[in-house]
Amino acid sequence: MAEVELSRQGAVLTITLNRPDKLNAFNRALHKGLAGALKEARDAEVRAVVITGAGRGFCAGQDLTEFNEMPDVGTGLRETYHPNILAIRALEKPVLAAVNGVCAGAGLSLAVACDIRIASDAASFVPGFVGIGLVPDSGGTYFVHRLLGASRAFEWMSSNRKLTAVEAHAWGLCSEVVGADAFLARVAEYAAQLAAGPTKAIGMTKRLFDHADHATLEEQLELEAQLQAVAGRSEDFAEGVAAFGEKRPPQFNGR
Ligand code: T3D
Repeated sequence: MAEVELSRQGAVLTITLNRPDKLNAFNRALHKGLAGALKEARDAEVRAVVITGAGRGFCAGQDLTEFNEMPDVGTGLRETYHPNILAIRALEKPVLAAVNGVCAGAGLSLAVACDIRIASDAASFVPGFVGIGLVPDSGGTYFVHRLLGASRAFEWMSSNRKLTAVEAHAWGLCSEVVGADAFLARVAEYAAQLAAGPTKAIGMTKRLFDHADHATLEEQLELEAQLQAVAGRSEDFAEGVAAFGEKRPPQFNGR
């Protein structure tokens, strides 16, 4: 059984974490499989990526029965979690976390590192780390405080309170909650819509928002100008303007 399964539907690559008996908790093999999948996601033919979990979990974070696989916790994080989190941010295309079930610890960090989260109403969100005496890692502090604000982020991450999908939505942690029966269809629809977009412009929008987190206004204006010059030379921009003039929907090709 592969710890990570890949499937393609047109320009959508779906990455399924596949250790359902352990709620898809991370071990070395899962990290390796995810790293390979994120490499495949760089293929220009892939224009949207979905990350989800097999069975009733999204991901329960570090496999607590396999801690001792790691030389030490810090080294383990640097060797395994960090490259995958950075690879998600480096992908110049949208990455959708389809949170099908419980999402805890570094599984939560993985979800919040993605660009968009939609949740099944069967999903829940659990800080996890504090429950076993650890600090949030794998980007959990970086992304959660941006999504929730420092005060709520600290209160939540230091409480280990389990949030339902509906609560997570109310907090802005996910953008949509879908009934479990309709979840797969909605994920497919959303991903296909993302994949049909002007991928280059969407990818550069992602880069701009990441840059805005640490840039001055002057630096941000400059990067916007540079990337707009690139977007302005794209086939999708030509198509977008032509379609507007011809009063028809654009057919973007991602180039
Ligand atoms: O060294 C380093 O790299 C440090 C990195 C740390 C990163 C981290 O992620 S630290 C945080 C680790 N994660 C957790 O602490 C979460 C532990 N799990 C839970 O708190 C609960 O399982 C959940 C809240 C996620 C779900 O609860 P529930 O009641 O829905 O399910 P359950 O019955 O607890 O779990 C179902 C099975 O999955 C169960 O196995 P069993 O009894 O049926 O054979 C359980 O042991 C297993 N499972 C759940 N989480 C993990 C796990 N097995 C290994 N590792 C897990 N993290």
